[in-house]
This record gives sequence, structure tokens and C-alpha cells, in this order.
Amino acid sequence: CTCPLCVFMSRLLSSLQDMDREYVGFATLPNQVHRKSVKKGFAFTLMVAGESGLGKSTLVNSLYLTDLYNNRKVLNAEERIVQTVFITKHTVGIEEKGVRLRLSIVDTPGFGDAVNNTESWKEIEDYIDQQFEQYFRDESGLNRKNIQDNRVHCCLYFISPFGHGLRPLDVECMRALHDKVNIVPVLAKADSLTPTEVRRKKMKIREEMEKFGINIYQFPDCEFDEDEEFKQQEQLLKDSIPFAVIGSNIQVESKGRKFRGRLYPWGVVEVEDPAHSDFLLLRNMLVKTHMQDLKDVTRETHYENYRAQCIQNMTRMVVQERKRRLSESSADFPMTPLPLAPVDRETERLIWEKDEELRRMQEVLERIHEQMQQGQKPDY
Ligand SMILES: Nc1nc2c(ncn2[C@@H]2O[C@H](COP(=O)(O)OP(=O)(O)OP(=O)(O)O)[C@@H](O)[C@H]2O)c(=O)[nH]1
Ligand SMILES: [Mg+2]
Repeated sequence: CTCPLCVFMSRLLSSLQDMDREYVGFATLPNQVHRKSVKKGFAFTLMVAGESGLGKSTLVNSLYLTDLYNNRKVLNAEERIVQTVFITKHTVGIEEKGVRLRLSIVDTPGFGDAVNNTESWKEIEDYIDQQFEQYFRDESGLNRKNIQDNRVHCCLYFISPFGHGLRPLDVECMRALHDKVNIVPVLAKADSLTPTEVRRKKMKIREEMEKFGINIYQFPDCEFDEDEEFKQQEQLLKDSIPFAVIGSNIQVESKGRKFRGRLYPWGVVEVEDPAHSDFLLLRNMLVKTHMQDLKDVTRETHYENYRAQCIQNMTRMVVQERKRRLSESSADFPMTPLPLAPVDRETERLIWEKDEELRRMQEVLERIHEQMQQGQKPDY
């Protein structure tokens, strides 16, 4: 029909169809990614390190475990944490609004007690490397589908509130670890300092970290279109480094309220009170706002460094082996007694050498694989 109404309707219909064709549907990608990640679940590993007796075990218990272990009772004074003597890992699976998180806490023995503290952090360094190595092995293996990520995503480094800033041991330890893990420094036992002392110590520690070239975890810069509240929160986090923390595993009661805190003859400190410590700020940063970024930096920077180094070492090892065998075998290369033309002899020699090289590379790779299977470090 050519009446004006029908012409109008048919044009409208065709333009709607055009619009539909333009919308291909990739706008749903974020939802698809979200659904997939939720289904897969998340894994996060937090480590604590630093001098002995600074409250590492107490803090991780306050941070997560007492809250996260279902039915886990809050420790009473008699069941207080004892000195950590070897690296221990606690893993807990938690679910919140359908999102599954496998949270692991790696508690390490404090150092500084021994007469000679040289390389007392070696065990921690090795632990981080072992997790990278395991991941690298899994990634290069046949079944890459269900790789468990045990890499350490964050290390809370405890700094003593009693010294004048960083100790030489802190500097050495953080420098040994900063290329392997995201270091988040914390000022331990902040209840032993006045607010002015906390401010001064934080500033001094920040200056010293810069002076000694310690690369701690850097909070990502805000996008220009981020809302003001978010920007302020990010600035507050940056200015709070090192986070002044207080740990406690006991519940105290004051003014009719029960909370996790520390009871002193002169009053109580509440772990989660922002006026008393940065505990809440730290916990929010770890759980709510920066968990994914800590994981991204681990994967994109620290693990990538490890992986590149590993591949470089393996290549160097293969080349060395090849050179050694070549010099050994050139002496006993079986010269054929047949009267071959010089060009044929040369070709034959090259083919033989290539075959030998391939065989040797195969052997070396098999050896590396064997050593990895046995959990040893490859001897390159
Ligand atoms: N004043 C104060 N004491 C704390 C705090 N956190 C822990 N403590 C106490 O400090 C002592 C040592 O605490 P731990 O948690 O065992 O210390 P650690 O760093 O794990 O020690 P190692 O296992 O030896 O490395 C305990 O008596 C705790 O009750 C805190 O924030 N303030
Ligand atoms: Mg401990």
C-alpha cells in the first residue's frame, strides 16, 4: 500500500531493524566475564613477615581468622598465640553473596632473635619462589585447566614501633623481597605510640623507604572520572602508609559494648576504632578495594619476572650443555671410511650434529622435568 501511513510505518520498521543490526551485543561482555569469574571463584594469599614478637600472628587472627572460620571461637587469654617457629599456612573457603573466595594466610616465624640474622628472611624468599615455581610447572604441564593459584599476593611487613624508623634488617629484608611480592608495610603495636609519634614515625619510615630504594606496593592512580569520595579514600590510603595497626584476639567489654580490643589499667583500645588504629583501613584495602589489583600486580609484574628469569636460565643451560657436548663429541665424531665427496661429508656432519643437538636438548628438558617432579630446584 502506498498510503502515507503505511509508508511511514514501513520506514519506521526498517530504521528499527537497522538499529537492531547495529547493536551486536558485546555490551554484555562485562556480565559474561563477571559470571565466569564468579563461577570459577577467587583465591588470595596473604603473608605476614617481620621481626619476632611484633604481633604478626595476632594481627592475622584479628584480620581474618576469627571472623572467617565458621564456629571458630574467639581465643581467650589462656589460649594466646605462641611464637611461630615455622611457616604455616591456613586456608579457608568463604562465600559471600554467591562469590567464593579461597583465602590463605601464610604466617612466618619472626626474625631478629638470633645472634646472626644474616639472611634470616631466606626461608620466606624461598617460600615465595616455590609458589612461583609450582605455578610455572603447572602452567607448563599438560593439565592447565584447574591450576591452583598459591602465589603470595601480598606481604604485610611489620615494622617495630620501638625503633627510630627502619632497622638495617628491615631494609635488607624488604629489598630482598620487593621484586617478588607486593609489600605493604605496617607499623606494629600502634597502641604503644601517641598520635603524634605515629605521624612522625610514619613520615620517617616513608622517607627511609624512599632513601633505601624499597619498592613497596603502589596504589594505582585514580582515573580522572572517578568520583570524589573514591579519590579521597585512595589518598587517605596513600597517606596512611605504613598502616598503624593494633592486634588482639580477645573480646573486651566497656560501656556495655563488647569488642575486640586491648585492656589496660588506664583504659581500652579498640582494634577497629579508626581513632585508635588503621586496622579497618587495612582490612578494607585488602578485602574490599585492592584485592584484585594486588593479584594483577603479582601476575603481571612479580610472576612475569620470575617466569622470564626461569626461561632465560633454562635457555642458558641448554646452550651451555650443547657447547660442552659439542666440544666433547667433535673429537670422537665417527669419520666414515667411505671415499665421499667433500660436500657430502660436510652435509653428513651437519646432519649428525643437528641430531645430536636435538637429542641433548631432549635429555636436558627431561632432566629439568624430573627435578621439578621431585620438587628440587633445577641445577642451573
Ligand atoms: N601492645 C600490643 N601487643 C600486641 C599487639 N599484637 C600482639 N601483641 C602481643 O605481642 C606478643 C607477640 O605477639 P605474636 O602475635 O605472637 O607476635 P609474632 O610477630 O607472631 O611473633 P613471632 O611468631 O615470634 O614472629 C603477644 O603477647 C601479643 O599479645 C598489639 O597490637 N599491641
Ligand atoms: Mg607469630
